[in-house]
Amino acid sequence: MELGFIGFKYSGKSTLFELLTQNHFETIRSGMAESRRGRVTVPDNRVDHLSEIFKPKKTTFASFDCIDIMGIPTGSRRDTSSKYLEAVRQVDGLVAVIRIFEGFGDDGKPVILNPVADIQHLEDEIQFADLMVIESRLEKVEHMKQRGAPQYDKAEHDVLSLCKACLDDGKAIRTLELSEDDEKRIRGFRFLSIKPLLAVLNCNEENYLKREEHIESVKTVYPNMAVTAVSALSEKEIQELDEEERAMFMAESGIEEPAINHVIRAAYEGLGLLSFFTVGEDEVRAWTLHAGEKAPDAAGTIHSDLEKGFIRAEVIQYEQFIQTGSLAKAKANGQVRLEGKEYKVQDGDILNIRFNV
Ligand SMILES: Nc1nc2c(ncn2[C@@H]2O[C@H](COP(=O)(O)OP(=O)(O)OP(=O)(O)O)[C@@H](O)[C@H]2O)c(=O)[nH]1
Ligand SMILES: [Mg+2]
Repeated sequence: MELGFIGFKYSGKSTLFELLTQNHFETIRSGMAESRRGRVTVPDNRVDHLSEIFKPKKTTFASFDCIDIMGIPTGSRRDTSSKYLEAVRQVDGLVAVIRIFEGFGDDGKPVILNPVADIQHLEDEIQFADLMVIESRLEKVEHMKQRGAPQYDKAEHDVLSLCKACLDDGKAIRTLELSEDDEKRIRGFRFLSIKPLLAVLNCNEENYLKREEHIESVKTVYPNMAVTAVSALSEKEIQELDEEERAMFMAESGIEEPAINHVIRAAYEGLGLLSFFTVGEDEVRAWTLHAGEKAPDAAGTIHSDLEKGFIRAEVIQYEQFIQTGSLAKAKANGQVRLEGKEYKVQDGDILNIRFNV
């Protein structure tokens, strides 16, 4: 799972990237281009809590990778390089960093703050790229249909037409509710606008206090978009303070918890990810799945042998486990369920896989 930071130049992508990865990253060079890849740990107080209960030798949090992608020049209007689009094509999800702090752009001109227009621009770029791909494919498909070619696939024709209508309407393909089969049909095209996207409004302190208003203004235009706000520069300064100074600064700036935790969780959920847990004396661990994945997928995430030899999963929800306080008691109460191959794993499930190799 890899997430890419996109946005205009000087929107604060690198600041946010360094904050999220806590400066743990590597620089990747390919030709002249340079990008940075780092790992983000997902804060989860359920893991802390389970760890207090089981006192394991090791505690492991969920994590995901992210990439700091080059910015779009502030003056540009749809002339994004293919290098940029190729970088976007490589990642599984997008974090769009949107600037809500005054100052200058890379062209030396004062930046006009307009979050909705900025999001629109980023969306237009990727939607336009998808449209090019679809139009060229549709041309071939329609030609096949006319010729009565045996490779002609009506289902593909239909889903591509649906995607095209969506893009013509100015909407991202991700806003369509496609069936699993249709999703598979178009997977090979590696569309950009089907990737989940989280908009992060990067505010100065003043605008951060008005973040609800800013989020609302985006939601009015994009009702289904995942949106959150952060003040990346303030958060970075906070990360560098000692504890007492930190408490004071946060109170003054109206920041209740490190907003960065919130951004990480929003990214995780926005990407359609969930955590399940395994517990024991050796390790308490959070694992990552895509929403909708089933018990054997969970088993496979832990180890391929567990998926191959999967028999059943013993399942209890985190909340229920905490109320009961012990696995033995939960089992005696009949609270630990036995689930089969079709079970869709839920966020917060504590799993024990029964398997046979
Ligand atoms: N006032 C203010 N300045 C910020 C904030 N976040 C970043 N900056 C400043 O904006 C400038 C650009 O930040 P970067 O994080 O390098 O921006 P970027 O999006 O990575 O830029 P490119 O890599 O050139 O695309 C730096 O001088 C930052 O200190 C913020 O929240 N508030
Ligand atoms: Mg940068």
